[in-house]
Amino acid sequence: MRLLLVNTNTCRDPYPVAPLGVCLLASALRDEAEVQVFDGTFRGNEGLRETLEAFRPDLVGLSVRNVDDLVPQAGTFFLDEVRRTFLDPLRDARVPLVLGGSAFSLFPMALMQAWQADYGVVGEGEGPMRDLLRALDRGEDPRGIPGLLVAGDREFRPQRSPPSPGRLSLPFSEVDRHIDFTPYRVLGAYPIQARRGCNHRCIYCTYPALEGHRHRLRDPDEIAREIAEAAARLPGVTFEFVDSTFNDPQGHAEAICRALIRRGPRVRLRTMGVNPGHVTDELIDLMQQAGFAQIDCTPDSASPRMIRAMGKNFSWEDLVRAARTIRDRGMPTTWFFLFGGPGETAETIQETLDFIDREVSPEDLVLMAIGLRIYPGTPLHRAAIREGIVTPDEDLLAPRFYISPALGHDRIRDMLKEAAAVRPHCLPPGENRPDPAMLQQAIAMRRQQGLTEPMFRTLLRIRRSWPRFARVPMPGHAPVADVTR
Ligand code: B12
Ligand code: SF4
Repeated sequence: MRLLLVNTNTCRDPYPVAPLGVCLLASALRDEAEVQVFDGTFRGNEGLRETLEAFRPDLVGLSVRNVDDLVPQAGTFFLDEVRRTFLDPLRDARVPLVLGGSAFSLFPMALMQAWQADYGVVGEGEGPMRDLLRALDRGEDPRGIPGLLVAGDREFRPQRSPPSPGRLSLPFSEVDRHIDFTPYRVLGAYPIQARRGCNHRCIYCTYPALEGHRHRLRDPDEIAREIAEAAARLPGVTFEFVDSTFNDPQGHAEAICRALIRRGPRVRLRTMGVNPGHVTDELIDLMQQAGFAQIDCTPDSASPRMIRAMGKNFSWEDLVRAARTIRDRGMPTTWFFLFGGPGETAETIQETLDFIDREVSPEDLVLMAIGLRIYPGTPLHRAAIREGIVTPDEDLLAPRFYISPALGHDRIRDMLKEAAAVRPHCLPPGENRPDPAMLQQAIAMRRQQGLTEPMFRTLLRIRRSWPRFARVPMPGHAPVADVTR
């Protein structure tokens, strides 16, 4: 069998992301089929027809990552472009098609029908794709393979839930061997997955549905070996962990850092998904020793009420402790706050702003967003139906957002704009991307001064020098006793 995997994600905001899922599949299916990857990130469908003619695949897998950019009002919807650019030409070429990826997995029934695909895989692709290829090779009916949808199916058998605490065994993605990694090297990072699944229950979140409700962890030594091998092929590259909760369950992130330190050589690392629940001095120290140059921390809110309302797994006290640890240890951090969840009021927004002023270093970046994207089957979805924000029959593929009816979008936007106007390190919704002139200035400044700090710190340095921020005082830092409030 010959399998062509097509990455349809052309989004470059906040930066282009290498197609990790596609490359993992290509590595995992190596023994089942001859596999080739077509990466559309930088070229759209240019060369797709020639690839089809030369490779003559028996099956084409279309990886669909993003539905939309999670921005209410004037947001971007990606699927029409995916359809035009990739699906239509492939349909014209009359090759059997299998759909997969996070966007497809969130809306499988709607997309199977709308896009008239032959097959679809809901959730991770390794197992179902292996079984599908084997069935097709033997001429067997693939119906009933867990996680697989076949054209005309009205339901499917979900993939089995792994045992807890599960182990996750993955091949090395070898991203740079499947695609041309050069442009990602300049703009992005080399992606690494260290675990799958999340056992928390944040009300809006899709990750447990995409990856499972239980943690499955990769062997830390394997991760360190994968990074060392890739670093030897790509000297100087930055590695980025893509786990939704990097430091959860407690102990795994620490073990990864120790494995990286033991193995060496030191590489540059960053991660999203630092959960305020398990941030300790030991964790941050180990991360710094291992080479983490920056992290993303995603509490969503710093209002005690909203932390509970969003179903977070940590308390306000945990969050304050985490912030102090991060700040005291000088770990460059981007903070993410999401405003407008159920029960958000002017007072709860103020509580989050107070936290930012007291606990977040003015050298760190704070990104503010409005509205929670409503996904099918989540507790937020049920709340939105109860409150009449959506009706039960909406498929939610066209983005719908929960925004606290007590305030509404525009009021929250105005409050956040006002807040950001006197806090140079806070970017209000809609300003989460540096303008090109500022980026050029930052690149020049880094070159001239030999700066190795995270790019966001250089950008903030420039932003802080803007005349409108000239007289803004640096916020203070509250005494530790406050944590017991
Ligand atoms: C890490 C991450 C990021 C990082 C990426 C860092 C990096 N270097 O890669 C950052 C923070 C930059 C980011 C940004 C964005 N992200 Co993001 N991100 C994720 C996250 C947590 C993990 C993605 C990942 O790499 N997973 C690991 C790989 C191995 O999994 P995978 O790609 O899904 O592939 C598996 C399966 O899907 C399947 N599969 C994949 N392709 C195919 C193809 C076939 C044929 C088959 C059969 C199977 C298959 O098999 C693979 C292996 O098992 C997901 C949530 C999640 N848990 O999935 C959100 C997620 C993908 N992101 C999302 C979004 C929206 C965005 C942004 C648009 C947000 C924004 N406004 O900026 C941007 C877009 C960036 C871009 N250029 O595309 C959404 C997409 C859904 C939606 N609503 O559109 C998700 C699902 C989160 C959510 N809200 O639910 N993201
Ligand atoms: S901890 Fe993170 S990944 Fe887990 S449910 Fe909450 S938001 Fe989702």
